[in-house]
Amino acid sequence: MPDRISAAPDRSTVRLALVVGGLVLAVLLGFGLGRMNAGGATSTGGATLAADHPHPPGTEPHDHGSAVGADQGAGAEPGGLSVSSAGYTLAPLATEFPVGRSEQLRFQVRDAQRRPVTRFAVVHDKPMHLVVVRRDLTGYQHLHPTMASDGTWSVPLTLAQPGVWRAYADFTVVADDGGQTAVTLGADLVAPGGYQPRPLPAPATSTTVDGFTVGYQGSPQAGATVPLTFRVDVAGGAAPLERYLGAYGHLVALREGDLGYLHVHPEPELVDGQVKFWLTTPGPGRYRLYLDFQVAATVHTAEFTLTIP
Ligand SMILES: [Cu+2]
Repeated sequence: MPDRISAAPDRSTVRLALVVGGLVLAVLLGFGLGRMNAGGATSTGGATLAADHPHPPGTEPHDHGSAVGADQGAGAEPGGLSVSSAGYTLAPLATEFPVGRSEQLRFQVRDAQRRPVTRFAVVHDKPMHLVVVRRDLTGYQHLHPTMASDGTWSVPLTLAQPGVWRAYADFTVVADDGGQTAVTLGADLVAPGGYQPRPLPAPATSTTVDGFTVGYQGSPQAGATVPLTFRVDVAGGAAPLERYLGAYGHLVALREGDLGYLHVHPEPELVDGQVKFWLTTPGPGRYRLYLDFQVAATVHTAEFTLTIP
């Protein structure tokens, strides 16, 4: 969606705009009525949003975190690179945190008129997904802030090691007309101190975390959307995965270099006991994958480095 451009049009332009606007409104109203008559089911702007881009075979329409308009074509651009996109701005109230101590992270999402946004759609069970990671891609956290009535979100946050950290707010705004806009915005946070960056671990398709062995199959390709299926094993066989955030897993992929936040499309059900996602990578490079999964009411995160040649 292009940003609104302010200009000073002459009267004839304004008159033409009003006529065209009226026609567009009439078409939209007609469409809305037709849909109501045909369907009967309650339909929100989310359905419109989900239908406006193609999905890989076998996936359900859904909302997901990405800059609006970035999902056209296979080589979708990553989100989270900007504090401002699609008319919305991420505004942290403070960005400096003491190392290793829990402090409230507070922020607002503001609209083009700088008003705090207060209407968000619930996507993957939550109205706001907040991912925080240090710039060397360590220390990944996936948090769910709560919103006060004035639109201020807050969540306790501990930055365990010094350095610059990236915070991603992944959300869907509901406009006054019911239209929905999915956006991922990013801002830097800082924990002052001696920063000792860690090198990205070597690429692997299997890892262990908290006693689980997690592996995936799939061949990500630059500019394409491909399936990735994850298998979680514990001593004696497949781990009894539980639903978390409306599915059996939640996957975030970040690009090394600019920390671009990638599209990952989850399948709501297990496929042959495995958790299946559709990953769209914009181009060659190294990426870090973070898979959240839940067993016995506890969420674990498995991490993988992925190289796309
Ligand atoms: Cu989340």
